[in-house]
Amino acid sequence: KLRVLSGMQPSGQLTLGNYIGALKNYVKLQHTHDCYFMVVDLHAITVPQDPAALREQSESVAAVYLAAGIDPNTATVFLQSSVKAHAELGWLLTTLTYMGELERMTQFKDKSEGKESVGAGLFTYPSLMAGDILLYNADLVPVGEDQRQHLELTRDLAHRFNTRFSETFKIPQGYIPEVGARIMSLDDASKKMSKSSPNAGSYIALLDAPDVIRKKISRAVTDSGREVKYDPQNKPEVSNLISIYTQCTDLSIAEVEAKYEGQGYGPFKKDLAEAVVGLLEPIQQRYREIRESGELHDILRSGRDRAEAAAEATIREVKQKMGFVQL
Ligand code: AQP
Repeated sequence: KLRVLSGMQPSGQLTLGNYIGALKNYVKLQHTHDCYFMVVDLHAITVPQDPAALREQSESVAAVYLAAGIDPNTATVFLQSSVKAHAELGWLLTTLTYMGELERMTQFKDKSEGKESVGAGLFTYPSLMAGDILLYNADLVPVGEDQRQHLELTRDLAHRFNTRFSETFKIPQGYIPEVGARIMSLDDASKKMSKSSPNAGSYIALLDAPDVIRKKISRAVTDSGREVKYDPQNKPEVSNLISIYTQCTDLSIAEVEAKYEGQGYGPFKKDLAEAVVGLLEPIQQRYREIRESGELHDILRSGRDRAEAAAEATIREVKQKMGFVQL
């Protein structure tokens, strides 16, 4: 079986963008692949996090994974910080990464823009991410479009290590959806939907109550026209809503356009809200059951043990090849 690895940051509540861009594919891939899904808490602290909030969000992200349909007996679900080898390999790969490579990363540019003090961890984030993936010798990495550049660096670092120290790492491939790989903000279609946005109206959280979802969609920015037409260039807001619609139902873009021809945005937005609520309500129900069951820590402990076992051989081989004394 090919191996899959991916993760999400507990830097806020998971959004519909995270679901459509990545989580939906996690659920799909677990049936055919050897899957490792982490909560990347070490990545989340590259921007300041309140400790109590970090703890709560980390458990929440893990519970959302399960609620969305990841079976912890099939896939390995764990917290990144619980497997020490992530920090270790992250450091080793940081030493192989060039400053110029990190300076080119658009996520770093976006997240550091206008900030007075920027943590060094935000800069070296991509090296840690490379470590996450290479530690498990993953074949496939399901992510949204925004992670493409980081994945490319991971491939370069794997190749660099192999060239310098002999063949060790597999070169991983991205698994990026054709539609929905970049869901945009509801208030500004030039920015991607992000869970850490200070404006809660810009995203739909997977755990938003149905009425909150309805309100957010009714307030979503559109244009002054009235045609429900997929045209990302000229109608980016409406096109984004159509993408979300197709990802929450079985309808194609053409079917959505035909359904609302001549009707304006009102009925379209109303049905879209119901489609999103319909998708999320069962996930929210399972989420509550999982949180109440008290089983989460046991699941994460067992995930940690499996992940540690898989990571152990890699870290030993890497350290031996780099010249560390083996005791
Ligand atoms: N808007 C999006 N559309 C599609 N996919 C998306 N992803 C993120 N935003 C969108 C994908 O979700 C996964 C988890 O992302 P992450 O937690 O590693 O961090 P991120 O990519 O930086 O996502 P956010 O939501 O914007 O988080 P913050 O606000 O903390 O930075 C990834 O596979 C990502 O591609």
